[in-house]
Amino acid sequence: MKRVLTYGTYDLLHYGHIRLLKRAKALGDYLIVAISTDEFNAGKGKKAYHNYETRKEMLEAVRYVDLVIPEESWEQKINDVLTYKVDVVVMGGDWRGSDRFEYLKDYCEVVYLDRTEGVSTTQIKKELNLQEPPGIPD
Ligand code: C2G
Repeated sequence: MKRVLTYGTYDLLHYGHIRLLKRAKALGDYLIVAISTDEFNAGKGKKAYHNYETRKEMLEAVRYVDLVIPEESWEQKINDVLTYKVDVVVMGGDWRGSDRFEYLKDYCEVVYLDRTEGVSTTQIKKELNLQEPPGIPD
């Protein structure tokens, strides 16, 4: 049983997230996703549109995901790897080489997968905030 672990906020779930989860699952047999709690996000100056419970519920409905756990701090990752007997930590390419993940190579494999271009939660929020296109004047 090869266990894979990944971290993220997963707000406004979109196909970039899904493609990451699909490829992460393909690296093993069991995929654990640690999603940022609202408190952890607040500490990063981030506020997700959906709260933790909603983001957890949505991820649990994704066929590639076997378990969702809370990400409450930057420091919990070694404990997560040991507790869940993780073989591979997977992150999107924006984290490639990051101090936040490289040190985990002493405990497990760390794999960075290319991000899906053209979609992000930030972009979706921005575009949805645009005013409706002006109608044709009467
Ligand atoms: N992702 C992707 N393609 C996109 C958008 C996101 O592959 N177009 C990936 C990210 O690289 C990340 C995962 O999907 O691996 C979740 O993305 P976010 O929710 O934005 O996660 P992030 O804010 O990077 O949180 O401790 C680390 C943090 O929790 C990571």
